[in-house]
Amino acid sequence: MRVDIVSIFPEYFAPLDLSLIGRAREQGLLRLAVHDLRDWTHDVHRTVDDTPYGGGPGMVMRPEPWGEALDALAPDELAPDGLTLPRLLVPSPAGAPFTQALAHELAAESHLLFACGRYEGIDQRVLDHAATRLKVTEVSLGDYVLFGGEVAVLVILEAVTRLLPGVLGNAGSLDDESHAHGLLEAPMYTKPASWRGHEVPDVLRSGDHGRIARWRRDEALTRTARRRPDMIAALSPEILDKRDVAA
Ligand code: 6GU
Repeated sequence: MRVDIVSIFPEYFAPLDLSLIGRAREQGLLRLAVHDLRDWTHDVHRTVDDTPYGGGPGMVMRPEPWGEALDALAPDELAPDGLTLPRLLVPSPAGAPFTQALAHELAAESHLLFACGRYEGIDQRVLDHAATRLKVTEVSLGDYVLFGGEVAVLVILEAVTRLLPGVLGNAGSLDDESHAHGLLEAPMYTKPASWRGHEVPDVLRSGDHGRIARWRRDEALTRTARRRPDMIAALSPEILDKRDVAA
């Protein structure tokens, strides 16, 4: 997968050299480039923002640098190396919720382009114009406000990269995890069996794989019911077995 990020703070993305994302890059599973929006300005102050039409507090990102950045990174005349047009992702508290389902959808794309807004956001015409030739998705991490899209891109890229083939050593770990089946994950334990007066549940040391699976399923259900009643309400009845319903 190819990923381009445009931001006025390219330094935010230093952590993408580290850990499993860094390794995915070294292995060529992820081809990532970070671009400074100010490289597409032409005035001495490298201006990217201006006051909002209609008034109000804060500043809005001007359309011209964004237009040039998107022209450069998603050209109409595609380069001869067979690149397809990227999907444009715009982090915004006004976007659609970022979910594991969207992470899977993005992991299936060949090229993502992230446009990081700051201040009160990017002039709407940038997105409207881009949408005439690209798939554009505004995406939100949740119901709170960040200074800008940079941290959101780190979150989204981490969720997407770990779904790319070859990135996770043990693909089985994608299976049980929270959100994979619409439930939160059961609690996990490792050695020692007793620690500071707290014991590992006996069932997990019983060696009875049927009982262990049933216990984990019950814990996942009760945890989800307590913490995320919205997720229980959204479960399709077919995925509940008879013993789930009894519990
Ligand atoms: Cl994706 N961006 C910004 N700026 N604020 C947010 C957000 C994104 N998600 C929640 N708050």
